[in-house]
Amino acid sequence: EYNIVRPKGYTVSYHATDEMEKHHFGQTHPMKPWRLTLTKSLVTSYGMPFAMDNYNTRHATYEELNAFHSSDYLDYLATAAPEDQPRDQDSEKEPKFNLGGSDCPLFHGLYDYCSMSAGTSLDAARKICNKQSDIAIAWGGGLHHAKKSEASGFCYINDIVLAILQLLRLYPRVLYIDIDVHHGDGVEEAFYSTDRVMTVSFHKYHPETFFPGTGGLEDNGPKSEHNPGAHHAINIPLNDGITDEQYENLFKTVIGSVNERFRPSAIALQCGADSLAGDRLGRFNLRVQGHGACVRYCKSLGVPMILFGGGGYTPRNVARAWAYETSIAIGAEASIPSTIPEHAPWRSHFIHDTLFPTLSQSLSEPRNNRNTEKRLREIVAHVNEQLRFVQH
Ligand code: ZLM
Ligand code: CA
Ligand code: ZN
Repeated sequence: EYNIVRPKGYTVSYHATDEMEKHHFGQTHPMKPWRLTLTKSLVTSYGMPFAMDNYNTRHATYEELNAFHSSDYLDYLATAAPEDQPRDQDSEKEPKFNLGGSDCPLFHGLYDYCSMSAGTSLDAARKICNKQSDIAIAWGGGLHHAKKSEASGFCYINDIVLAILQLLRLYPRVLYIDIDVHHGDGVEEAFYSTDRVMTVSFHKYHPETFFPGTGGLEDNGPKSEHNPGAHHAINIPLNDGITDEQYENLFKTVIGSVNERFRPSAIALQCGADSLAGDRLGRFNLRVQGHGACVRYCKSLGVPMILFGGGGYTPRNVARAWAYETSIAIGAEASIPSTIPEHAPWRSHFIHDTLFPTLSQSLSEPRNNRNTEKRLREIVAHVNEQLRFVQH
């Protein structure tokens, strides 16, 4: 009814499973897997599934997870029960592998949840490698903080690293871009010593007060010139309150230069929605349009791409952004009305009936913009300086 048609000449695949969304981190934990249900319901009520290949994903196998994660860690993850959670009084129980604290709780069905998230991203990567898909969407993935043998920041399994490892079997160079408000430290670390992956993260940076505290402007990979990974980690540290206009300009400038020098053969884009205005944990002033403009720009580069989810702690805005970005992937942005369809489930949950809330609809109090034009110019100059060392 909204005139959503299949894009001509290219294929978009959508990878999801209802099973993942039933898991709970705990009553007041900010990560709500239910946001995936809300996203899917918006995508469906706009009729977007007609324009995509839709796949119900499977669990990743132990062997697949083992391509990045250590056996020690996976064995514990597979067997640890909520009862193993260390309590304050219970001092003999030290958290193992950073599992069981308040950020990364042990909850019922944890291993299933993790293997589904990874399954979603691995399926997306395989569709790209088989050339059965030009853009593959995995909103259930994007868990960029997980390390080889450690959970971190709500992330247990690094599905992005697993997906990029698949892409590297076929594609010579993969560009990883991360627009989550947090630094993509786990992905950066995993590919720190290779020149086949360039990582670029945009994030709020304030080492003392904002998680994870890494990702300064000068952190660009191994310092040794003999290490191929030198200059292949790009970090864009930002302050509170950045606007659509500043972010979009910065994004296009940085990614434009990176694309010219690095010439990626595939792109992995983490679309964490906690960079939106009004996010429970985020600090930026981005609107759905500004967030989506990054996806549109990456699509315009014309190489195969995976879109991952990630953070996003105000579920109604997460659903808005990821539904809008799905419409960008299929080229239907102009065909979908900005008013949320009458028949959309949980329509009243969105409070405002538009896909594009204004800043004052998103924020009770306006957030001061602490990003000066001068600082943003310094960031661009530094990135260009680093890129002079990169030539493919
Ligand atoms: N405390 N409950 C982003 C990951 C951000 C580390 C400070 C925990 C929270 C947060 C957990 C219910 C991604 C830190 C925070 C309080 C040590 C973080 C449980 C509220 C709650 O109410 C909460 C009891 C919890 C956690 C807030 N944690 C806010 N920020 C960060 C991790 C993940 O978006 O990038 C990708 C998915 N952790 O700041 C502390 C240092 C734990
Ligand atoms: Ca980021
Ligand atoms: Zn985040």
